[in-house]
Parts: sequence; structure tokens; C-alpha cells
Amino acid sequence: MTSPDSALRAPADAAHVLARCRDVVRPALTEAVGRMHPWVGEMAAYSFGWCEVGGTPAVASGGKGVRQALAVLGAEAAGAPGRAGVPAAVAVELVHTFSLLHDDIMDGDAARRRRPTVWKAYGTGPAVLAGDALFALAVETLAAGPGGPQGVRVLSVALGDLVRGQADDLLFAGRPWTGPSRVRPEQYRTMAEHKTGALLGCAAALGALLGGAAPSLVDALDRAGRHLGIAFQIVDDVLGIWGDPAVTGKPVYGDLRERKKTYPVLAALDSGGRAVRRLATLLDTGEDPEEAAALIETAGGRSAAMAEARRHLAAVEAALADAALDARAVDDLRALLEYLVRRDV
Ligand code: GRG
Repeated sequence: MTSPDSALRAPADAAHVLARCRDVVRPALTEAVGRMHPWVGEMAAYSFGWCEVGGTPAVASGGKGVRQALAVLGAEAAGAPGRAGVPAAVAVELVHTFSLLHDDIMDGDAARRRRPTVWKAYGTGPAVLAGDALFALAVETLAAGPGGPQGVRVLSVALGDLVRGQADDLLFAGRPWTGPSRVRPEQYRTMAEHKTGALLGCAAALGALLGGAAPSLVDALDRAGRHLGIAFQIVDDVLGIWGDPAVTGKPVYGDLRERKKTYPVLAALDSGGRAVRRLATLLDTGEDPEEAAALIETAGGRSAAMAEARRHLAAVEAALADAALDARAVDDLRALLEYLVRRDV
């Protein structure tokens, strides 16, 4: 899939930005995880991709580290050194890991990042406990840092939104495809802002806060991250239907087979076109996902999704343009934007 905005910077730059920020954060993250109960700490280290079950060094790699990078870049955007954002980076990375861990339990997912999920590898009870411990460590890290109570307040807003987004996402699964109770595209947007955007925005905002930024700059970065989260989630949905499985690591038409309420599907169903009834039948039964994908495209679901992603990327740009940010940090933020909406490369 091509980028919604080809004017953005090349993805190779993003890899460099992510690696640079990871290097800044890693000592503090390792130190924080090292303070955990050893058994719980092993599960945390397994989640980060640092070790295998039993604590042997990992063969796998971890996540992209987008949130920790946003926190470091948030501090830099405020004119401070990236290291000023480290407590924020550690906190958001711990929260992200915790939320994935619990999400995998709720969804019953057996694999993440191409290996068994924590609950599969260690059992559900231990995995719940590891998630709880990561959550507690995140709050402790932030409270002990220079952001103090204000930092914890910013994080709390994001945590509340994460719960809201997850609740809506879980409830969406039980809603019909058509009729007055169907999920509307705007309801999806709210869900995505909460579930994905809130923590991205919080990461950049907290980094800026620790970097000494004015409230208007902190707010601008939070807004940018929230719009980025919506765009990121919608692009993820498009890749989930039309992406190359060899590149995305997702099974072909996996989201359609799992009957997920993704943006292209909801936009197609909302179009009121002639294909809607047939599409709803196919989605209900999970049959012939290839025909379903073609109907979604014909009904305009794919183009509506990309247009929506573009709209939110423009809103990210507007939020960044509104704030007086360090130019080099903005360049790096742009590289990350490009990376997040072009994950086929
Ligand atoms: C905050 C109290 C509290 C509870 C959390 C479980 C839950 C409630 C929320 C789930 C949130 C969730 C799983 C959001 C998905 C966000 C998302 C887009 C994840 C994938 O992000 P990437 O691509 O992942 O950055 P990597 O693997 O690179 O780290």
C-alpha cells in the first residue's frame, strides 16, 4: 500500500530515530524491570522481547518502541535534551506492554510479535499479575520523576481513555452489521482515539512536560498523538484486508474471517449502497472473504478509510504547525508518522 502522504520523509529515517530513542531509554527501562519480583520481571522481559521462557537470552525482537520514542521526541520538541523525557518514555512503554498483555488475554490471542503471548507461555493468572505489575511500575516511575503529580494526572487521563476504547472495542463485536444499532464510522473514530491515540498523545505530551514545555505545547502534542492514533489504526485496518501477509505478518483476510468491525467495513456498510445486504451476509458467515473484500472496495470502504487516515494526518500536521516546536524534533516526529502509516516497508 502506498503512503497517504508521499511528501513525508523516507522510512529509513524512522528506523534511525527509533533506534536512537531506544538507546536513550533502555538503561532506565532495564533498571525499572530489574526492580520487579524476579518471576514477574521475567514475564515482563519476555514481553519486551529481551528473553525467552526461563530467562535465556531472546532470539526474538520486541516491539517498535514508538511510544518511548514519542516521549523522547516530546522532550526534544520542547527544546530539552531527549534524556529529560526518559521517565515518561519508561512509563508509557510499561503501560503499552501491560495493555498488550491484558488485551491478548481478553481476545484469547495466542501469538504476538511472532511468538506465544505471555498468557500462552506462562498461564493466564501469572500473565494478569505481570500486567498489573507493569502498570504499577509505570505509575511509580512517573510519580518518582520530575513530572510528579502533574505527570501522573496526564497519564491517568490516557489510562481512562484506554479503558474506554477497549470497552467500546469489546462491545462492538456484539453489535449487528446493519440497522440502527450498527457501529458508525464516527463511533469507530472515538474508539480508536481512546484505544490507540490516547497513549501516543500522552507519550509525546508527557515528554514535553518533563522537558519544561508550556501547557499549549503539551496540549498540541497530545492532540497530534491522538489524531496519529486514529490514522495508525485505520491504516492497520486497511493492511488487515489488503496488505501483503508476507510483510504485515497477518493472515490473508484475517480481519474479515474474524469478523472485525474495522473502518473500511464500517464505511462500506454506512454507504447505503446496493452491495450492503450481500456484504452483511458474507461478514456474518465469515464466508468468501475475497468477495467481501471486493464488495467493500466497490462500496467505497477502502477509499473512505484512506481519506479518513489522510484527514487525521493533516490534523497531526496542523497540531505540530500550531506549536512552537524544535525543528529537528519535528523532522524526527514526521519520520515516525511516515513509518506508522507505511508499515508495509
Ligand atoms: C489502562 C487500566 C488500563 C487498562 C487497559 C487492555 C486495555 C485496557 C486496553 C487495550 C489497548 C490496546 C491493546 C490498544 C492497541 C494499541 C495498538 C495499536 C497496539 C499496537 O501498537 P504497536 O504497533 O505495537 O506500536 P508494537 O508491537 O510495535 O509495540
